[in-house]
Amino acid sequence: MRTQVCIIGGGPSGLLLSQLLHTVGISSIILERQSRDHVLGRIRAGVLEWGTVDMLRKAGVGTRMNAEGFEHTGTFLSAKNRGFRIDFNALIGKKVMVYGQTEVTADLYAARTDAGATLLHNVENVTPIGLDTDTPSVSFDQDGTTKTIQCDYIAGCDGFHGVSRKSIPANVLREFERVYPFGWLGVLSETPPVSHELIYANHERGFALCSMRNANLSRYYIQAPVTDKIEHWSDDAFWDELRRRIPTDAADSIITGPSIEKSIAPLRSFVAEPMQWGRLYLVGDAAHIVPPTGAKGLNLAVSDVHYLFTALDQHYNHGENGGLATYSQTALKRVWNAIRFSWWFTTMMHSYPDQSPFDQAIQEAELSHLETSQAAQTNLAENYVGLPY
Ligand code: RFL
Ligand code: PHB
Repeated sequence: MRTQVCIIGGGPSGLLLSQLLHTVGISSIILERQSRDHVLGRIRAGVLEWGTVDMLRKAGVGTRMNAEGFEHTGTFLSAKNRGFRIDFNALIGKKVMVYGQTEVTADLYAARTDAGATLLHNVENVTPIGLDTDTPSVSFDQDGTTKTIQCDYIAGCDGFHGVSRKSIPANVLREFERVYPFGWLGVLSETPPVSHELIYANHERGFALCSMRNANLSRYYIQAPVTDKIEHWSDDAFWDELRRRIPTDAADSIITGPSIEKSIAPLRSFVAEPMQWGRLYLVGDAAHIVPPTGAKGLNLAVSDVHYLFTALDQHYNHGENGGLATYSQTALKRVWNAIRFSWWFTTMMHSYPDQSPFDQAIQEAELSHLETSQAAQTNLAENYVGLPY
């Protein structure tokens, strides 16, 4: 088999890159370790920056998002069970779109399938070969046979646990990491969202977040020890703990119901440098991880796709190689901004294991400053809606 760009990983990064390349006549093959149902069963991101919205529209997959997504012009922050609003529109004239990653991925799969893309699922032992040569390839096992794809470039879109990043020699790769001493316990429930916009709550018992997917599907999170087991959290225990942490008016009006999904996610900040080695280009979670507090993970993956897509289009269709040469540098600049923002927002909102009354009071002072200072609000708004590409 031969293609121009071999894409490892059929998550949102790999699918979007493949779809965009298709719109400018560049061929690609996607290799995905899991089944399509498995990929579509993941419940992850909920908030899209406007840059992400524009990219999905450009890729021709915006129809359902335009009809079913919710435009949010602000968000609520809360401290000591009292909320206040940050008005993105009034501050900087921007907004975000609430539309789930599960839906984004489904829309991308539909578009790729309609276009007759080669999308290979359940592949094993994917191995990038000859990355430092002009003739790279990728081998993999499928149905008991080993196959090879010859290509010009390899896009490593295979997430944090993928094979791509590990293919960069150890003496080249530099990794930066912070693991946070807590996780997020998330619940999905078929209930109307408690608020028309998200609520990010600081509380001395720990962080909480009220989010949503649609008018009858809510997504809630509470900070919990990463060592906790789901079995130890009954639905009732979850709702009781959530109510303790969010604004009183929300706690009084929340409609609860059975959870249809419950999981605990660890929180981590991670960056791998460089994001390119030879013919391999890392994209999305393969190169970086942010804690979910800033809602940046999927959005960063999309900005990486933007830079790589633009560079490949320049190369194949305009004979220019500048974008490919500077991809890592360009992408990392935006990555580090999002890493900083997500770290800051996480640090301000969560309770740390050794949190003293002083530490708690400092967080509350910072939130109080945010409630009253337009400068502080503008800083948060600019980063939350997404820095320009
Ligand atoms: P993915 O989604 O991990 O996809 C990688 C794909 O590669 C496959 N794969 C392999 N395929 C072949 N060979 C191998 N050796 C392979 N190894 C792995 C995997 O099966 C998978 O299908 O990475 P991608 O495409 O870079 O996308 C990144 C996003 O998924 C991620 O950043 C976001 O979900 C993060 N995130 C959020 N991001 C936001 O922008 N806004 C949010 O509100 C938000 N909320 C969240 C989140 C992530 C969460 N969790 C659980 C991690 C909330 C949560 C709880
Ligand atoms: C979500 O709806 O899953 C969500 C929203 C905002 C975040 C993280 C997750 O910051």
